[in-house]
Amino acid sequence: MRLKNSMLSLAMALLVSSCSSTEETRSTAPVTFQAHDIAEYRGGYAVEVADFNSDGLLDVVANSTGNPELVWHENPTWEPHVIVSDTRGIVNKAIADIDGDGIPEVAIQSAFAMQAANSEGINWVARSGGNPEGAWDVQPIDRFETSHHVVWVDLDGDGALELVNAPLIGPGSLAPTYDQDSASVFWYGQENWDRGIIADADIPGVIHRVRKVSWDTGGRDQILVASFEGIGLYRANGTGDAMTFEKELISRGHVEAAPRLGSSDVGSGMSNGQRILGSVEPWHGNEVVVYTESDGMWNRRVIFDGVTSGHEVVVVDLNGDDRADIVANDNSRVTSNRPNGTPGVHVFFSPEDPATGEWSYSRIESEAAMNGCVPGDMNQDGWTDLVCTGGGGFIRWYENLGQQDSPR
Ligand SMILES: [Ca+2]
Ligand SMILES: [Ca+2]
Ligand SMILES: [Ca+2]
Ligand SMILES: [Ca+2]
Repeated sequence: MRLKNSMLSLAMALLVSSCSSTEETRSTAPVTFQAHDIAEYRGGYAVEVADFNSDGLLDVVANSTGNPELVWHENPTWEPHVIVSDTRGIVNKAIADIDGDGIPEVAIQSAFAMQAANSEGINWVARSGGNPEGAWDVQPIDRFETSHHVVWVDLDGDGALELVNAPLIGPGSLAPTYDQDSASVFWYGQENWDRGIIADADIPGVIHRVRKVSWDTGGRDQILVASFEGIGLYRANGTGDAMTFEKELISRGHVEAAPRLGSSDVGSGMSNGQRILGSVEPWHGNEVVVYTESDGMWNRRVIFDGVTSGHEVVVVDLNGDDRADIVANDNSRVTSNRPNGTPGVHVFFSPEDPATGEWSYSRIESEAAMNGCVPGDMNQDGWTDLVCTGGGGFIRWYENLGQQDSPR
C-alpha cells in the first residue's frame, strides 16, 4: 500500500513536471524573424510607427538628417505619402493623435547639427488637412539649438498630450567630449506651445533620448532621460504652467571618461509583473544593460558588450512569456578599417529571472547597419514585430514568426 502510494506520487510528480516543462519550453523559447523591405533609405536615423489612415494597420515614418523629406509609408504596399519636403536636417519626430480626430499629428525637429552654432533647432507640429494623403500644414513652435529628441506625454494627467523636447547638449559643449556644458529638457502645452522647463541646464554633457513611461499609478506619464548623467526619472507635480519637476537618478549608467559615459537610450518593460529597464551604454556604446529592482535599489547588469555602434534600445515581450525582452540596434559597418563591425539587430530573450538568469541571444539582422528599431504588430497576427532603419540603406520590418510549435 505504501509502495503503491509512492508510485502514484512519483507518477503524479512526473506528470506535473513534464507538463510544466513542456509549457516552459513553448512559452519561453526565442522566436524567429523574417525580414521584409519597406523602402531603400539612405542614412536612416530613427523610425516610428502609427496608423495614419485608420485602417488598423501601422504605417511607418523614418527620418534621416540627410533627407529633406518626411513621408509615411502606407502598410502593406508601403506607398509613400509626403508630410513635409524641403526641410533641412530632420533629426527626430514624435507621432500622436493630439486632437482626437483619428489622424496622427507629427512633431518634427529640424535644422539639427552637432554644434550649437550651426543648429537652429526648429521644432514643428504638422497636421493633416483631414486627409493624411493630402497636404499637411506645418507650424513652427520653438527654436532651440541642437533640439534632438521629442516625445508626446501627458505630464499633468489631464488627457491632453504635452510635447517634450530634449536638446542634445548645452550650447557650450563641443566635440569630441561634449561635456563642457549642461543641457536642458523642455515641455510645451498644446494651448500656446510656450516653452516650459523640466530640467534647467543641469544635465551634464549629452542627452540622447527621452522616453515616456507609466512609472507611478494615476493618469500622469513620467519620463526617463538617457544622458551622460545616466538614467533619470522625472515626475511632474501640479498642472499647466505651474508644473514643477522632480528628478530621481536611477543609475549613472556606464562610468568612464566622456564621451564614453552614461546611457544612450533606455526602455521600460514588465517581467513576471516586475518592472525592468533595458539600456544601451555608454552614449553610442557597446553594452546592453538590464536593470532590476530589489529593496528599492536598481541593480545594473551588463548582459552583452559586443555591440559595435549602439544607439537605441527596445524593451518589449517578443515571445509572449510575460517577460520583457531587449532589442539593441547596431549601426556599425564592416569596412577595411573596421573589419570587426557587427551591423544589424541584436535581440536578447529574457530568462525566468532577468537579474540572474542567462539571456538568450539572437542576431536577427547581420548585414544592414541599423540605427534604431521600434516594436509594432505590423501584420496584426498577435506577434510583435520590429521596424528598423539605419546606415545600412533600408527601412525594414522583421516579421515575428513566433515559436514553430505554438502557433497563435
Ligand atoms: Ca494604416
Ligand atoms: Ca489628429
Ligand atoms: Ca496634459
Ligand atoms: Ca506580427
